[in-house]
Amino acid sequence: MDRSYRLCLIITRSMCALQPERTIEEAVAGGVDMIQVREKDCSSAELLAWSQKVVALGERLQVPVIINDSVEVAMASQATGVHLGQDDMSIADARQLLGKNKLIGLSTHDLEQLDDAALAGADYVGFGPIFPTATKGYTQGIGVEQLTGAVVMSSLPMLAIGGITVDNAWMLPGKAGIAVSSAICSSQEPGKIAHSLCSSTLY
Ligand code: TZP
Ligand code: MG
Repeated sequence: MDRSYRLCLIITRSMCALQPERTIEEAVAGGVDMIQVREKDCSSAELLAWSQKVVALGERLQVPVIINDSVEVAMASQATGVHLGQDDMSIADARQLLGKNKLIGLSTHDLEQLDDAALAGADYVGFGPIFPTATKGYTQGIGVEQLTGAVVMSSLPMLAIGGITVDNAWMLPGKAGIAVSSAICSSQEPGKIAHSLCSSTLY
């Protein structure tokens, strides 16, 4: 990845207060500079159809679109890349399929996984959950101190994730970007929330 991203919107349609496309448009106008499509409860055909729509919207708005979990759907939708979890396909296998020009992100939860991500050739990492979050059922976060250690230790572009809101984003170290789902998806004013999150961390 030749640049770092500041604010990634993880879009899940069922969480959106507004029409999902409108949430994306307003969030990008407010400062979101990466979209991740995350749908846990739909068929691969439906995921592909939705991803193709978001990729087209991303092209129009000039923001990269990443697909959560599915390398296959990332390829078929011509997305910018894929975001993988620790239990998904390995980075090496995903790289083999996607080639060097696609972005591959990896979720990491501690410093050891962060080291492994760099060795495996991830383009960026998610690091968290920083705070508790109902979105993924985490009742505890790993905290801002861990994140601060992670940004000092790792040279990979990093997105802090998990329970981040306009009320707590100020605590995050500015070197990390932010990835949010509920804070923006559930808002009637996604642009305002995105703008506020972007202005929260210093960099
Ligand atoms: N991975 C770690 S926490 C999380 C994911 C996908 C959920 C992020 O959603 P929210 O609503 O911003 O806490
Ligand atoms: Mg996953």
